[in-house]
Amino acid sequence: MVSLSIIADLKARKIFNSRGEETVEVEVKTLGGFGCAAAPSGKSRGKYEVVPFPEGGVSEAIRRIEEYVKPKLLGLDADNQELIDKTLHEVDGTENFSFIGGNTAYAISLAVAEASASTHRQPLFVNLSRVKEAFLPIPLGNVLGGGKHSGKGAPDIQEFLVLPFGCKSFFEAYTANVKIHSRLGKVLEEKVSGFTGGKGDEGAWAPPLTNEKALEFVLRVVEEISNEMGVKIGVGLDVAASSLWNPKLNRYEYVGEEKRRDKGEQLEYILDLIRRFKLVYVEDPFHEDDFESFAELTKKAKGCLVCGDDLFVTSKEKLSFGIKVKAANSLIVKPNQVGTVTDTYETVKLAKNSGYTPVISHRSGETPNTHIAHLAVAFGCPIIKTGVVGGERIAKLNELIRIEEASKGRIPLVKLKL
Ligand code: 2PG
Ligand code: MG
Repeated sequence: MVSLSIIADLKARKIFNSRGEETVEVEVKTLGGFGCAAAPSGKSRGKYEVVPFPEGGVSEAIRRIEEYVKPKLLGLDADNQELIDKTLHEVDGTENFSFIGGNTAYAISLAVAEASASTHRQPLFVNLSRVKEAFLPIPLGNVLGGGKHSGKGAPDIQEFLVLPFGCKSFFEAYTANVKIHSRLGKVLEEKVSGFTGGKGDEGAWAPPLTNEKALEFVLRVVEEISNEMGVKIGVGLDVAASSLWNPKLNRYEYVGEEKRRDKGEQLEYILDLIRRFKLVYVEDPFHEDDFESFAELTKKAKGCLVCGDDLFVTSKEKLSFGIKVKAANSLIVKPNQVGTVTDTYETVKLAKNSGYTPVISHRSGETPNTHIAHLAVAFGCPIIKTGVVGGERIAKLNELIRIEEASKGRIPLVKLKL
């Protein structure tokens, strides 16, 4: 009998992401199902990420899908994700997906995964599940931002994040983030002159503030909402330090604040922020080649998640090296940094086996797709990082609300001790 999960058709089109940039969307039909996925894109991209699109952009990617990828995938079994992803690597033939594009690989890989799930009439997180006991992730919400994601005048640090833990349900945790975002907007409007309610790429407020002032406002609102709701909420940062690093002068340049910090000063600065603002999470506090400073901070910042994003770029090889030198205790998982579902899972598996906390993450340029919500549950990632508001951000979080409801208590919110 012919299997219903055989790939019968594949089609790619050009659509736009949340920043209005072109991206690729792929549809996959099996004999008995259908899947569709579009690629997100980063702005503060790590230099070791796979290449998003070939030269010639999305149009060229679509041409190469038609000419090279489609003939190889038709007739393969969508249930065999590893074979699909291996085939994508073979067709591409490069180390960094520069021939078909990492974003192209992402859209195809996820569309196939969804088509397989649809063939079996199962939700994606069930069909892709790699865990014994599923749980829901805690939402790490971006409430205030600057850096490359915002306009001039906003803080130099890219993201000011909140992490509610000790909540009873995902719904309650997301509610905490929404309340913080909303209260913070009101407080900033009242207290910060020149703030007109502007937001950055991920829906985070982008007020004209220094990093420390921004942290003061966030911490104040977090404490208020934490008391009102009776839940614990921590504050975190994505410093996105590769964006601040000047490799010629070997220093971090905080242009807005007109401050320069060498490697040692940066370490002291971050440690000071962790202590003063009780930070529970710090992402990319150093640039993407400085494993040494990462390790130094991880040793000193007990009780804080030190997370590598540009440092690891979701790569198993990079992570292996990081584990060896004890660079961090957490990593960002962005499937389009490596291109495929299988590559992503391999990295998550290594992270979990090595005691690293995997944080699945959106990109600053997003689509309303909900795939990362499913991957979080399927792969057992205890944290999901997204914006708190905006259609393309709430799509992922509302999907987790639906998964929570449908599970009728069988998929609990993860218990995270910090
Ligand atoms: C990051 C991400 C998402 P980008 O640095 O963590 O917030 O940004 O997608 O621009 O790389
Ligand atoms: Mg980051």
